[in-house]
Amino acid sequence: MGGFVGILFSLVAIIVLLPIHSVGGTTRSYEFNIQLKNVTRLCHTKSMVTVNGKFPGPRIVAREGDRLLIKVTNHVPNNITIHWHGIRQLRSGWADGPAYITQCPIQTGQSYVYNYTVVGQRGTLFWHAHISWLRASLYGPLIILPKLNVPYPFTKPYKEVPIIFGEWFNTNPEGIIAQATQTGGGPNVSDAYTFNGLPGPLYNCSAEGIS
Ligand SMILES: *[C@@H]1O[C@H](CO)[C@@H](O)[C@H](O)[C@H]1NC(C)=O
Ligand SMILES: *[C@@H]1O[C@H](CO)[C@@H](O)[C@H](O)[C@H]1NC(C)=O
Ligand SMILES: *[C@@H]1O[C@H](CO)[C@@H](O)[C@H](O)[C@H]1NC(C)=O
Ligand SMILES: *[C@@H]1O[C@H](CO)[C@@H](O)[C@H](O)[C@H]1NC(C)=O
Ligand SMILES: *[C@@H]1O[C@H](CO)[C@@H](O)[C@H](O)[C@H]1NC(C)=O
Ligand SMILES: [Cu+2]
Repeated sequence: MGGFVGILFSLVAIIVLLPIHSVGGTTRSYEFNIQLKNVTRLCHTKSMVTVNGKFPGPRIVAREGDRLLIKVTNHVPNNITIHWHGIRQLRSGWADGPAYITQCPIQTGQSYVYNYTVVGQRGTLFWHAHISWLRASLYGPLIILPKLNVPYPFTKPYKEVPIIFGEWFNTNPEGIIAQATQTGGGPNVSDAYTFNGLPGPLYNCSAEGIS
């Protein structure tokens, strides 16, 4: 095939292929302000390290192929890092989050922008603190939807509700750290298991925090 027809075919090919290559995802920006918040569960109120005063923390929603820019600003005395649990960091290892492994912690009054693209992954993951035992209270869902117009590989659900399992400790983070240090292992047994930060009805004061 030569001459004009060849050029025409090339142009058609370019026009057809262009969108495939240029459809990068969109960029989604989030602001995570690490701040203290008094939270009550199981009849105990304690000051907790939170993101934007929420427990569990805010929901991150992205589509496969999107870039996430999450600006984390630390307003608490603790050093902080955030790990995007299960996200494959491809050429963005410095956005992974483990303190002293891929980054120095974000110190009080400082900010850090986590910048990464979600590639080849779909589903519900979660993010959490990755320094000391702050992950006990500093966590939230990270939802990756399929690309636009790409269906789920199963029947579309009637309703979608992310559920994050967690644990509640009546003690503060320092108490959790002390327990872990004392045993040389993980933290001591928690006081309740939680769904989205709430203990079930078998615990006393379980209705607290429902609003
Ligand atoms: C938490 O409660 C204590 C005691 O009432 C109070 O001094 C403190 O300012 C509160 N902290 C926040 C972040 O609201
Ligand atoms: C916070 O991180 C800095 C830098 O790694 C370190 O020098 C400092 O001791 C840490 N502070 C606390 C309270 O862990
Ligand atoms: C995020 O990373 C990409 C790829 O390295 C870079 O082009 C972009 O400038 C970064 N954005 C910010 C806000 O850091
Ligand atoms: C850890 O839990 C056990 C069992 O409830 C208890 O006996 C022990 O005193 C706890 N340790 C700390 C440091 O709280
Ligand atoms: C609830 O409170 C009652 C009365 O204080 C106590 O006997 C019981 O053990 C508590 N239950 C739980 C699950 O903490
Ligand atoms: Cu993790």
